[in-house]
Amino acid sequence: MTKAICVGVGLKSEPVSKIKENLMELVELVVANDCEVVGSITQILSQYNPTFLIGTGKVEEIKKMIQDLGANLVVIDHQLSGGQTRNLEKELQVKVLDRSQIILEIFSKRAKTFEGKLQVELAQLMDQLPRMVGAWMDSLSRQGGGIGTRGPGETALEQDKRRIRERIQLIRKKLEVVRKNRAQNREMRKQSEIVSFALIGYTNSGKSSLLQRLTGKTAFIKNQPFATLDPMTRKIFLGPGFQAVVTDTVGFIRKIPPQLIEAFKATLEESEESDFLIHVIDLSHPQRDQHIEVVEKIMEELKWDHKKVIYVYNKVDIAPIEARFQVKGYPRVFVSALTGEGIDTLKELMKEMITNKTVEMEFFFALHQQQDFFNFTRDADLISQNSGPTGTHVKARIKKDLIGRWSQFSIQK
Ligand SMILES: Nc1nc2c(ncn2[C@@H]2O[C@H](COP(=O)(O)OP(=O)(O)OP(=O)(O)O)[C@@H](O)[C@H]2O)c(=O)[nH]1
Ligand SMILES: [Mg+2]
Repeated sequence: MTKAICVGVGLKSEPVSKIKENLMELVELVVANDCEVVGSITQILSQYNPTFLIGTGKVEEIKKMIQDLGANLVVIDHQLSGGQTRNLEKELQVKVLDRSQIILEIFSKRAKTFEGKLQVELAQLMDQLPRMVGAWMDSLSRQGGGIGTRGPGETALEQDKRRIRERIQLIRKKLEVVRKNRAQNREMRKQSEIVSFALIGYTNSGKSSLLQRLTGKTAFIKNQPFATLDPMTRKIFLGPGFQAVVTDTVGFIRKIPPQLIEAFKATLEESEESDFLIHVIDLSHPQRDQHIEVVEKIMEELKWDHKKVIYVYNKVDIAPIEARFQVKGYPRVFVSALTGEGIDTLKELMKEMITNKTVEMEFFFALHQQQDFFNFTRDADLISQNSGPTGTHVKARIKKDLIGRWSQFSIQK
């Protein structure tokens, strides 16, 4: 079995507690990647060392740990450049990986479907490309050349890089087909007025467990990061007249490799295109606030922050009672996907969201219909309004059950 040493790294400007929490999480990730963690060490620097990322003194310390503990892998909790990885490997004489590479390895072990495998491969290739630049610079400097010199290594490297780029192109093309299929399915759901909810949240918060509890369909549940990679959409029964589906998808984590986000575009679009988000939070986790922060930051980056969210605090069965009074976000509900507690309340909330769902539409009120327009403003949220010589043209959000009342004024697009 691989025996790993985990190295926490951070700058003096960062809170020490954060560096430690990140390191604890890295240990979990390394264990999830089927390695044994035999030791860990932290370094706090005033600035990163371009050669090794960490200081030379720390490199010596790690070297000693490797010998004492019989380790054969070192994992650094920070992005390494290709050059830094090679310098560290040369110095330490064992394999060196960074946090992104560990996450990508877990993903590649978990990927089961054709789409999942392609997405992981794409992320890995995109991660590899910039690291290769360093290798080339290195090989040049070893040959005594410099930047801009054409060394014999250059052509081989350029060839490798081209091959990778071609493979990336090919995978993108294949994934485009997957994306189109997904988009078509969503369009069909939209036309049949099926409302969609997407479960999102930190990895291991209980999204798949909640899908299973809500829909009664078996999901893959495991106490490990990134058990779920591929999205799964299931029908949920909320009562007569409520047609809805719930999608479970890949979870998020601190310092998620940006290549993964990009490669998982087709998967993430399922959440992006859903009507509502259900943000699942592990209430029992001591770092739940940081988890929420990480998820919300990714939501912002993905431009999901305008979407309506239900905050679902899960695992109430094992969370300390006082945790319930230290939460944020609204509307919120406390549940246990394991025992079923609070699930009815969540379902009621989902029904309420469906009932109150608004659609964006355009309307026109002629000059003689200004009284109607006045009444309309009480039923709808105006987005924009343009008055002209013949009347008023408005764009507004209106509840679905009120569309009938105003349909004579609506403009079909
Ligand atoms: N005690 C308790 N455990 C729960 C609850 N919900 C989920 N779990 C456990 O939490 C672990 C993770 O659950 P999953 O449903 O796989 O979590 P996930 O969010 O889908 O995780 P990933 O797919 O890996 O991102 C499993 O061991 C579950 O049994 C709950 O309400 N209470
Ligand atoms: Mg899951």
